[in-house]
Amino acid sequence: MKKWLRNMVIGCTVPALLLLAGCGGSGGSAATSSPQTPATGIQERSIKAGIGLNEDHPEGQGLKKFAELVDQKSGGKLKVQPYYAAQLGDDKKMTEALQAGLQEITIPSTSPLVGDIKEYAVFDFPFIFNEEKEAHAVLDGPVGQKLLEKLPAHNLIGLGYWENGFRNLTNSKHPVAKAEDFKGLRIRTMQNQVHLAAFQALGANPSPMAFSEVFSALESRTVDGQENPLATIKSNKYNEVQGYLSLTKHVYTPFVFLVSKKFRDKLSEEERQILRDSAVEAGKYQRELNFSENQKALEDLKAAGMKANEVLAEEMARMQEVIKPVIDKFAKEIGEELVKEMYDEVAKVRK
Ligand code: TK8
Repeated sequence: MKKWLRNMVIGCTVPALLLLAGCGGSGGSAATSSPQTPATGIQERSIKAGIGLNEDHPEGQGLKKFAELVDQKSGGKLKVQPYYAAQLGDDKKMTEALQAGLQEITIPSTSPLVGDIKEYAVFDFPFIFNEEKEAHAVLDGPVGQKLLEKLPAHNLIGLGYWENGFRNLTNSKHPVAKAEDFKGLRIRTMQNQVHLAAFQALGANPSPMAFSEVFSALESRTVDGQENPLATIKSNKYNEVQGYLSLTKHVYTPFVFLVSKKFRDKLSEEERQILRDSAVEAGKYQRELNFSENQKALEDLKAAGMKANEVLAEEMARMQEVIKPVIDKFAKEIGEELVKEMYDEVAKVRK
């Protein structure tokens, strides 16, 4: 017997017939009544769901809501165990754990996924969205869907997009109000090529780093600054180690709701439906909460002593000008058709 086949038999310990359906039946589009799909109904299952942000952050509250919904819809049989604040690791590590079947759910920023799926970089282009609703239209429309369909080839299943949001710069040196102010600033970026190149183009000195290391890097002054939505700056208490908050709103980051494909393949259609519905419902709640929390966080951060400054529209336009070659370069790498589709969707919302 070939080694891989023997491993499969030992690994699956299922009757030979079922092997035809691939290790316990991957289900897929097979009818629920098919004997090749062993899982039916709802079974008792424990589901580990980890995120990088804190429980008090809108993403944490969204995850909590998701766990409640799954509990209700499954009559208490599917038990989601939430882990906050990168307890299970950072976005990249948790995504890998999903791929290996060691963790069931995570909801990372799309940006660190770009190493595996380059097309996700369309969401890293600075200054493409002006408002949340423009981003939502793209994410919930055909472009977002196309990108979700790239996930299964990487052993991941995507159940839609939640919201991280518009990012703003904080630093310990000075207010940033124009392109020149970025010069020489050591800025932590996400592990993402577009972000890296964009900050380099602005003359900053970016260093990509996992989110879980950011606070101590700021505290020890290994870097001067970082950029994240206001709700995160507040929840992670960056105000304690950063004096300046500049409302650059330079890029919008989505969260993508990921399920381990290895885990999903074991589920019955009924169980899959519960996860899908709960992810969408909790996602709506999360986006609303995120919006109001981002509004409120600005006042709280100012009250906590941060010096906040606006960036004039004309200065934003100058920054955009500096970054344009970066966008053009990545648009070619990603595929100009997809990029055009995204811009067309945004234009539709603006009309
Ligand atoms: C949390 C991250 C975070 C992101 C970052 O896991 O890394 O700066 O904005 O929200 O996904």
